[in-house]
Amino acid sequence: MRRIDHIGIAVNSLDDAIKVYRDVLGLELVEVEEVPEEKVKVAMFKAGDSYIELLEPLSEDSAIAKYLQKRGEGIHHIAIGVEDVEKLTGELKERGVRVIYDKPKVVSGGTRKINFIHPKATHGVLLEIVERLKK
Ligand code: CMX
Repeated sequence: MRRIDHIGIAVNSLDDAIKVYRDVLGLELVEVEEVPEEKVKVAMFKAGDSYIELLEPLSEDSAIAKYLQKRGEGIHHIAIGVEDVEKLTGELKERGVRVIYDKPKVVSGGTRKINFIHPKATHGVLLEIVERLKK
């Protein structure tokens, strides 16, 4: 695990939240995209060497919709940048750590490979592990 890649924040309205993070706080908006594999629409802001990711649910059965219903807006996950998410997934499983996907998912047009570690395994924080892939 190399660095904090991003912090994911669940929001009700991406448009409203972008106005705050970009226009009021002055963060640089890098991209807005839909990630259908995860049923979310996200906005990525640069924050030094890391990013802040705002997440809006694309449907009622999205993990973000469930989180918003249960807990309201706020920090949803912390993403750690890793070299090889497939290898790490295997190692974590061997150590008995509860990972969410048996095999990592490739998302964002083939630019990222991700998995998650269940918050019950990490003292209450949903951890994403993310490998940035070259296009
Ligand atoms: N952070 C911390 N704790 C969380 C949590 C979160 N984001 N989401 C759920 N929990 C807690 C719940 O509060 C609950 O705790 P208690 O039992 O003490 O009440 C426990 O985890 C289980 O919650 P649950 O409601 O039964 O489980 P869910 O069906 O909500 O699933 C999770 C939770 C993490 C397994 C599910 O959200 C998941 O698979 N997440 C991975 C995928 C994902 O989050 N995708 C969206 C982001 C995509 C992206 O970044 O691109």
